[in-house]
Amino acid sequence: MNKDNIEIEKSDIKIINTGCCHDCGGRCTLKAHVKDGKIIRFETDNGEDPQLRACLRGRAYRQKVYHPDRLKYPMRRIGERGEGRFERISWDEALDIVANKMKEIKEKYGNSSILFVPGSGNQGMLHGVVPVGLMLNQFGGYTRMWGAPSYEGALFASMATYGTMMTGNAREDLFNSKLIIMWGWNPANTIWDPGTPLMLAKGREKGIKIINIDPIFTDSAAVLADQWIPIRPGTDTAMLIAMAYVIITGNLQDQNFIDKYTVGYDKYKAYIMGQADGIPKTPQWAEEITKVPAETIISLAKEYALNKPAALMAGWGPARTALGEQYSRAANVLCVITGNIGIDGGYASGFMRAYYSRETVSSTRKKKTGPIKQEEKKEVEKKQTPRGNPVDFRAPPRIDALHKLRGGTNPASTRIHFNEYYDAILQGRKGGYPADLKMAYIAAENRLNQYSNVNKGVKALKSLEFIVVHEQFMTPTAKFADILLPVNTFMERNDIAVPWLGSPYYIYLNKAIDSLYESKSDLEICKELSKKLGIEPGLLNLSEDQILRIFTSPRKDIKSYDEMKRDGFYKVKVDETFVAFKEQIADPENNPFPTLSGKIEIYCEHIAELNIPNMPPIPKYLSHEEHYDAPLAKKYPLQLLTSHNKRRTHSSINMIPWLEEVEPHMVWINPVDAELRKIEHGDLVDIFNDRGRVRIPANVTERVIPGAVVIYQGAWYNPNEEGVDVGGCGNVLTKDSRSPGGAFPMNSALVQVELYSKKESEGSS
Ligand SMILES: Nc1nc2c(c(=O)[nH]1)N[C@H]1C(S)=C(S)[C@@H](COP(=O)(O)OP(=O)(O)OC[C@H]3O[C@@H](n4cnc5c(=O)[nH]c(N)nc54)[C@H](O)[C@@H]3O)O[C@H]1N2
Ligand SMILES: Nc1nc2c(c(=O)[nH]1)N[C@H]1C(S)=C(S)[C@@H](COP(=O)(O)OP(=O)(O)OC[C@H]3O[C@@H](n4cnc5c(=O)[nH]c(N)nc54)[C@H](O)[C@@H]3O)O[C@H]1N2
Ligand code: SF4
Ligand SMILES: [Mo]
Repeated sequence: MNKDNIEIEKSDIKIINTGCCHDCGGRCTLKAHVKDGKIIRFETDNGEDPQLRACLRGRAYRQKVYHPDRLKYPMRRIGERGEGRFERISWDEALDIVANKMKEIKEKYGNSSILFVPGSGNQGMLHGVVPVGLMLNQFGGYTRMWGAPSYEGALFASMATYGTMMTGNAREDLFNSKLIIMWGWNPANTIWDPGTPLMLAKGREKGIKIINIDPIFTDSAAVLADQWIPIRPGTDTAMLIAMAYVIITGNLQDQNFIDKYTVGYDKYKAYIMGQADGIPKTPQWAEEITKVPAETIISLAKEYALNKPAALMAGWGPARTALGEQYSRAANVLCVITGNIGIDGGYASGFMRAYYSRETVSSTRKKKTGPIKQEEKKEVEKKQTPRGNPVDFRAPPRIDALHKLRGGTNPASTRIHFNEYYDAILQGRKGGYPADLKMAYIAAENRLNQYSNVNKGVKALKSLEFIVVHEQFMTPTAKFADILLPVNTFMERNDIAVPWLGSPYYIYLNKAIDSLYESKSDLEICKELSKKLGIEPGLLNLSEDQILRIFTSPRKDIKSYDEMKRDGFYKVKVDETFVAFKEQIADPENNPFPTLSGKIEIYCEHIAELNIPNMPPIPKYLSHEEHYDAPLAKKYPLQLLTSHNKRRTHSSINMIPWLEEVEPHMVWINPVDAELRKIEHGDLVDIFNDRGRVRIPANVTERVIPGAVVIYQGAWYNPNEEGVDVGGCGNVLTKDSRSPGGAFPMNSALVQVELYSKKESEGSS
């Protein structure tokens, strides 16, 4: 090709500043190179630090946009639910069916029979679940979920200890730490705001020591850490408590801090010393439980206490367990007794977000301190009108909602926990649930795949009268729809993404190409459906630009909407590095903590009042039904982890061939466990328990500790005729329950593994 041709070719290409807004810990820039209405490549932020640089998943997104399996037109189910047989119908017909069915169900059973199942597929302000929620509110409301699978355990612990979710320091503050402990935290893969992995790498180059604690030798352990401490899954609370033992018995605690800012230290100390149960929580005690040598526990405890300021980054993976909030509480308390709160380079652990200023999260700014008076209680309950869902309106709070009065999320008693809704569908009011559910409105969510106990989910979804799904692909969930509506992608509409953890920037996703096939945005669908439902479309009637301007207008940190739209991003200038609780520490008289006592609660009176089993007012190490030492472990001796990996964002991009190459889907198993079962690398194996059976190849690797196996979350459930999932969805095996504090037990399932067939026999028989 000669030079002139290249010039001509270049001038044919339009570069659109847009972005990726997956629910993956990032929100990043993409520059789409568009030729003849088609995206031919992506570039990303190559500018100054901090870059908003897209990762492998975002840069492979083109293979999702142009994937041959994209849903192309509206469809009506003609086979059994789950079978995947559909016929093409027109938009008009599809929306007529949905509208008529919704009206009929509302008339017959009332709005609470409509379950809205919102998912994380799109993280923009405008599309995905947002218009569906607005539409359903106008329609008279719906039954809503509570509980975030991401962090419910950590959130509970944060509210119990500090009375707020706003516990994180700005990411840059990590440079002020002497020691960073990445506890069950793998930002090399999970990102936690785009700059984080690079920042950790640079911090280490500067001499900051980084220690990682995880049953898996993750990419973060490999590339960001100086030391990896493998631990038995679900036992972290014991290790944290034993570290507190070392610190307290060695008189290394920050007693001034404890005396001035906390309540309940003595009760925690009594537990640690074994005053009531006769068991001092020594490193030797913890070694038995955690498999971490006592010596390692002692030296880590001393290192943490003596190298102030130190940042204990307690990730959400270990909190996604059967009693997850105990781990998060124990981590918080360790930060507290060493006085690592409210100081540069410290970290409160807590909710683990990385705010850059108090103003960034308005809902967590509310300060309420001191004992709550009866009138105040009533006042708060009256105000509970969460975003205008009439079914929630003025419903009394859930009785177990610790944070119901203090700015936390999900308080209404009309709500059903996300991981309990199969039971709720199957049992309804008779089973003690707040509603008899008849229809599900599912948007941006691969529900069946992403929540526990898929086989029960199949039964539950089959029992509903009507299911409508907005999707881009024929996911395992979409196969259960009665009406399936094709949705466009990030590239086919305008939207704005707010960073996942509150870092100082915004992404403007400019539309790069027209919607492919007959797909529409969720906004367009809801606008048209509103008309057929005979409801006032309100905001939905406005243009994308008009709505985005309305949504961003309260955000005073966006100085220029137009600049943001032009560039595809907006980096906010920040003068000061935000450190959570700085005011509370500097001037406690005028800035009490937003807890009942006004202090940090090592002992939480509010929890004591609730008096719920397995929810002690101080953090405690407790066993449970699917723990390594439970009777069930005799039958199912391996602990299953279902962590987040680099090739996927949940189940959203499971179909991208480039990413499949990055990490083929296999169950990770240690050579010790593999050998016992005569399993070699690449053999096809069954992973099973009483809830189901999964069949995928084995990755025999020392990167996971003996006794644990890993099926990374997000692979698509694909049952064969015998009901064995050959797609490899970990949730076939996880339990559909929750901890008392709301944590999801996705890393607390006991399983067995057995050889199904040798690798060599593949294709030869
Ligand atoms: N690539 C990618 N990134 C993502 C996502 C994604 O799907 N893909 N999802 C995003 C979302 S929505 C979320 S909520 C976050 C989730 O972020 P995290 O919850 O932090 O991610 P996980 O990988 O589940 O868990 C982190 C680490 O905890 C470890 N772990 C699990 N159980 C235990 C335990 O008992 N003890 C210890 N010490 N460690 C344990 C896991 O092995 C893993 O390495 O990630 C976000 N980032
Ligand atoms: N075992 C196990 N399970 C887990 C986890 C775990 O660690 N272990 N992690 C949990 C966590 S933290 C989370 S956040 C959840 C996430 O679970 P989900 O919220 O269900 O996320 P995805 O699986 O990515 O499904 C999103 C779907 O939305 C579709 N989609 C994308 N964009 C749009 C759009 O604009 N509109 C519409 N209508 N659809 C769109 C995608 O194609 C995809 O099918 O998974 C949870 N599940
Ligand atoms: S997948 Fe996440 S980290 Fe990767 S480019 Fe997209 S938003 Fe950024
Ligand atoms: Mo999540």
